[in-house]
Amino acid sequence: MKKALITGITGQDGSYLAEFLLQKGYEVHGIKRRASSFNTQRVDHIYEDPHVDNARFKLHYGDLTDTSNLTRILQDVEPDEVYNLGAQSHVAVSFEAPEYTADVDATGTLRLLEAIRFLGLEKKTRFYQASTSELYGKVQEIPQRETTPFHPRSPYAVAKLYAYWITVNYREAYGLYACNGILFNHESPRRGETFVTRKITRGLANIALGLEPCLYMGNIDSLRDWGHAKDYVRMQWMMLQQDAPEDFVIATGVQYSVREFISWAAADLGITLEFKGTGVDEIAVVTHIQGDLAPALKPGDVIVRIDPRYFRPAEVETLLGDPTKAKEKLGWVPEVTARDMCREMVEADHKAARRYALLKEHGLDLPVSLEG
Ligand code: NDP
Ligand code: GDR
Repeated sequence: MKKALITGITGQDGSYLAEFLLQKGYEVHGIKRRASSFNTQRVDHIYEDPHVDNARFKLHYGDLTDTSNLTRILQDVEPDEVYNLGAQSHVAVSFEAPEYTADVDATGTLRLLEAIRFLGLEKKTRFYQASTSELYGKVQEIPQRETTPFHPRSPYAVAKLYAYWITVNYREAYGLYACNGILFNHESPRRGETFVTRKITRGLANIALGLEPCLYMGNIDSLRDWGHAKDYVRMQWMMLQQDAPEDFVIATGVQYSVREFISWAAADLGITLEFKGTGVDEIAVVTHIQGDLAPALKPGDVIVRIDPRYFRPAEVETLLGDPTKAKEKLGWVPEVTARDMCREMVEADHKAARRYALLKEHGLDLPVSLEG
């Protein structure tokens, strides 16, 4: 039985990858951080009681900032594959916490690679690094492919640039099977609530049911190449099954604006929106409502406004990936379009909002998560 170790197992990708690897028959080990409240919601459904025989899903306390902890876990598990998905992954937050972001995202990657080498596992253990389209930043070529030069635009992207190159370096210097997946934005109903797609689907679902008054957004002109996380974790595994390690761009090859994503999510709730004004004065007004998913709204309601607080000190305006290499060499094609993914996310968030609304109607305390 193959063994995998996933850092960031409690995150969006980690949870889908763990499901995927369990289905493939792997023993899956994950590193979770100690937190003052539960942080394993995304993997609770695959948790196995460690007291039963043959449990194939195991969690270890750890942190990418802790060298001895990472070394000990690697020594205990001796994994065939390591997926380094753990990161301070929010671009805007990285401007607030640049040093911590560098420690986790850059040095954390080095710590793992060095632990593999120190333990003499470099011939056994294959290594996947969660690299990012944010490396392209101020884009030098459209669309972006494996050979496009990098120009990172945030402390997050700069930290990930170090992680990218140290992964290449350990491959070249020590013969480690190590690869970078340069993944463009990918989303799902499990996406963190403060990333733009989930903020929109969750926010509009809450507004439709009267749980929130308005959605405050940053730069809605921004263009992204959005795929579905389930498609992208499949590719992470495929990259570690080749004869030789290589880096791949993973993207859909289609881009949309944040404004378009807002219109889609509204449409999935039966709401037609009109955008009026420009810059920080831009608003989105409800012009028409169809169906019964948005009982709290009426035509004329303003449900989206711009708040400059969400602008970034340096923005990545446009990203569009070219996944030709992944298609030709690995036969990978994304199965879910951004439009269908938006529908799936709206459905999940509307369902959750209906539950909250029902609780509220009956005078029950709202779950803390709605306050976020
Ligand atoms: P999430 O933010 O959903 O998950 C991040 C994971 O990292 C969580 O499990 C988090 O733990 C963990 N983590 C954070 N800090 C530490 C730390 N100090 N030590 C150990 N673990 C830590 O990210 P995604 O699942 O969306 O992304 C996975 C990876 O892929 C990340 O590295 C991200 O930067 C990268 N990436 C993501 C893309 C995307 O569009 N989703 C695109 C390209 C790259 P906790 O749950 O406790 O917070
Ligand atoms: P990104 O994702 O920065 O691309 O990083 P995010 O969803 O945060 O932003 C995408 C674009 O939307 C604009 N935007 C807003 N973003 C947020 N979060 N909140 C807002 O209110 C808002 N309004 C407009 C942003 O300015 C940006 O242009 C994600 C993360 O998953 C990274 O870890 C990963 O590496 C990259 O995708 C690829």
